[in-house]
Amino acid sequence: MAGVPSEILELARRARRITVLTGAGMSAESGVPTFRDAQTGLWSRYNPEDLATPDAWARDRDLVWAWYLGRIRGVRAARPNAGHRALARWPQHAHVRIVTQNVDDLHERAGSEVIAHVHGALVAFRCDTCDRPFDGEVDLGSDGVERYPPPPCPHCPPGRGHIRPGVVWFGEAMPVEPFERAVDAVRDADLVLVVGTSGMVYPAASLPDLARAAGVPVIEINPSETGLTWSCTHSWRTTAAVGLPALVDALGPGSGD
Ligand code: BV8
Repeated sequence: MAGVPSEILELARRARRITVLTGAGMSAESGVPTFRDAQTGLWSRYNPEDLATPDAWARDRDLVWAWYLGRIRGVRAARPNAGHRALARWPQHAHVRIVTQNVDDLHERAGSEVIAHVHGALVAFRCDTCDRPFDGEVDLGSDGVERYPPPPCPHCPPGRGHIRPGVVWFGEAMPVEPFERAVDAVRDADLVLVVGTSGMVYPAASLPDLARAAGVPVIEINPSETGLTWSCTHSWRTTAAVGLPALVDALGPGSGD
């Protein structure tokens, strides 16, 4: 198939247990900004230490909540791209497990099952005090408003608990079960694809190393070199929505629709 490096195609053809680790670049072609992309990256617009941390929430909850509402509106308006859809239609003879650092639901909306959201999920709302999940009504606000008060927790005394997004903030411990599932999925794979991550955030960025240590080939799909490139078996300078469909199409029949 045009464009798929032969050594990558060969590894994909032979693989039967594929674990795919995705990062913000996976959703870039859906129009969801990455953290580091100079044009659209959230980190170039917002300092993560000012927003995606417990301290920021304690310091200015309404600003952090407004930032997340904007991201939720953006994800709601986005659609899974051809890369998400390609992973969902990988040939049936291989078992594909997705581990994502992304907090959006685009893999699921493309029809994939995600075995681990290692950094949580935007809309897994919960109380910042009693930790109970919250499935009540959330006003998603509108663009251009810098501060919104988050809903109060219905279980906590008035003024105590506030609803927060179900993401893992910098400096917060990772949820144990999802990360354990991610480690198992990487160790048990016979091929690991790393798609759209700069490999800068730990401990998620250590997952490809676990694969290599277990002798599992790791293929990076990323238009740029990253901190992970040196440890990958192959690095393919392409994008998620171009490379993944080309690869799945090249795998031929049984690739689903
Ligand atoms: C932890 C949810 C310990 C939030 C995210 C001091 C104190 C504590 C911890 C630390 C510390 N110093 C360092 C650390 C560790 C810290 C960390 O790694 N910091 C970094 C900044 C150095 N990690 C943590 O804090 C973690 N917790 O260590 O806990 C602990 C233990 C016990 C008790 C208490 C504490 C928690 C980290 C989780 C942070 N939360 N997300 C939210 O979303 O708001 S991380 C967030 O950023 C994303 O989820 C994602 O994981 C990450 C961004 O990385 P990428 O996904 O790679 O995206 P990026 O923009 O960087 O790169 C995009 C890539 O895509 C690029 O390579 C680009 O080339 C490529 N690309 C672009 N377009 C495309 C493409 N690829 C393909 N196709 C395209 N079209």
